Amino acid sequence: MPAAGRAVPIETDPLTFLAANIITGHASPLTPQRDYEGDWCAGGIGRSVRDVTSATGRRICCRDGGRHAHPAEIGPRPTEAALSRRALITGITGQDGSYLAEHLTAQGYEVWGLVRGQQNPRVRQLRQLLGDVRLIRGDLLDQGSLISAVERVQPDEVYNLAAISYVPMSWQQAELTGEVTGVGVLRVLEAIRVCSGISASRSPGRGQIRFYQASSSEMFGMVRESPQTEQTPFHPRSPYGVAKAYGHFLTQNYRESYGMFAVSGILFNHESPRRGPEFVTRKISLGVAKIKLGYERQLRLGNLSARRDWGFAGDYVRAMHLMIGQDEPVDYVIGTGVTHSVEDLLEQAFKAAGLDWRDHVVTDAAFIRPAEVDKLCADPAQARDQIGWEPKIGFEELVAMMVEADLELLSSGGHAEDSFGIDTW
Ligand code: NDP
Ligand code: GDR
Repeated sequence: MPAAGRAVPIETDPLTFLAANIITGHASPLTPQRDYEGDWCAGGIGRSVRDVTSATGRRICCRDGGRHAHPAEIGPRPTEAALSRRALITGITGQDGSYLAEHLTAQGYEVWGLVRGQQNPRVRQLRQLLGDVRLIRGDLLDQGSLISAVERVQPDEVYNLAAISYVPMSWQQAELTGEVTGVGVLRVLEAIRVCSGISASRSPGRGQIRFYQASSSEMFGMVRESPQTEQTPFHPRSPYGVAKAYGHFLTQNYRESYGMFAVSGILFNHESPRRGPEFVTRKISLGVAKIKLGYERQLRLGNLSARRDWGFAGDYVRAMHLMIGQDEPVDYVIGTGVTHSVEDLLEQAFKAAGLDWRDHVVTDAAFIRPAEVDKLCADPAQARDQIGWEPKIGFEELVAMMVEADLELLSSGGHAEDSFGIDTW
C-alpha cells in the first residue's frame, strides 16, 4: 500500500484503483510512486484541506489547483524534486504525443498518457520508446473516463493531442470525427473544470490546471490571406477542419467564461519518422524506401500541386510547452513560414535516395479529396517574438531524415507497422 504516494485518488481505495486503471508503467500497487517529503499538502476535490486522509490514516497529497490550500498554509515546503510538474497527454500514442512526452520528461516532468482501448497495439511501441511514461485508460468519447483520469493524475498541465487527425477519414466518418476531434475537446475541458471545482461563479485560483489544445492550420482551409496569422479568419474545408474550429473556439470560450488557463496552438503540418504512414510525407518516404530496395516500383498519390508549410514534429512540441508556460494564455500560429508543393516533396525525397520521382509516381483519383486546401503558409512572427520559438530543422533536412529512417527500417527487415506510427487506411 503506498503510504504517502503521490496522486492517490482521494475517494477510492488505492489498491483497487491502481489495479483497475493503471495498465502499464511504474505505478504498481506494491511500489509507492515518488513521494513528497513529509506531509506538506493535503486536500481533495470538494473537501477541505485538513480533513482528507488516506486509508492508512496519513494525509494524502493532492493537487487541488490551489483552490483549497496553498502550501504555505499547511506546513513545510516540498523539496525541489517534489515540485516537479505533472503533465497528462491525450493522444500519447500518436506522433506528437511521443515527442512531447520525451520533451517534458527531459524537462523533469512526470508524464502521464491517456490510452484508449482494451489492447491498444501502440502501447507496446510506446513502452519501447518511452519507458518512463505512466499510462491511464480513457477515451475522448467517454466523459466519465476523462474525469477519472484528471482526478487520478492531478495534473498541472493537460495537453489535448488526441483526435481523428487524418483529413480524408473525416469525410468517411464525419460524425465520429465531430465527436472525437470536436466534442472531445469539450469533454477534456469539462473534466478539468469539474475536477477543479470551477463554475461561472467560481474562478480557478493560482496553481490551476493548464490546458493546451492542438488546433490546426486546416481551420484556415480556403485561406483569406497568405501567410496566415493569429488574426486570419477560418474557412475550414473538411469535417476535420470544422471539428478543429469548434475545439479552438471552445478553448477560447472556457478561457473567457471561466478564467481557465487554456491555450490553442494553431500548428501547421509537422512530420517525422514517427509520422503515420497515411500522411503524405511518410507515404512518400516509405514509398521511396520500398522502391529503392526493390520491393515496389510505383507510388500512387493524389493532388501533387497542394502546398503545405512542413516542419519537424520535435520542434513543434517545444512550442506547445512554451505556450502552456506563458504568464498569460495566448494562442499562436506555429509553422516555418516556408511552403512547398507535394511535387517539391517528391523531388527532394526521391533525390535523397538517388532516384527520379517521375519514373515512379502515378496520380490516382482515389486520393483526391472532395474539397482541397490548396496552399498553407504560416506567419510565425508572434511566436518568435513573444515566446521565443523558432524551428531548428528545415524542409530538406526533414525529408532526408525521413527517407533515411525508412531505408534503415525496411532494410533491417522492419515494416511501417514496426515504427511508431501504424495503421494504414
Ligand atoms: P496522430 O494521428 O499521430 O495521433 C492521434 C492520437 O489520438 C493517437 O494517440 C490516438 O490514439 C488518439 N485518439 C484517437 N481517437 C481517440 C479517442 N477517441 N480517445 C482517445 N484518444 C484518441 O496525430 P498527431 O500526433 O500527428 O497530432 C496530434 C494532434 O495535433 C491531433 O489532434 C492533430 O489533429 C493535431 N495536429 C497535428 C498536426 C500535424 O501536422 N501532425 C498539425 C496540426 C494539428 P490511438 O493510438 O488509440 O489511435
Ligand atoms: P493534411 O496532411 O491533410 O495537410 O493534414 P496530409 O499529409 O494527409 O496531406 C497533405 C497534402 O498532400 C496531398 N496528397 C496526399 N495526401 C495523402 N495523405 N495521401 C496521398 O496519397 C496524397 N497525395 C496528395 C493532400 O491532398 C494534401 O493536400 C495534416 C494532418 O496531420 C492534420 O491532422 C493536421 O491538422 C494538418 O496536417 C495540419
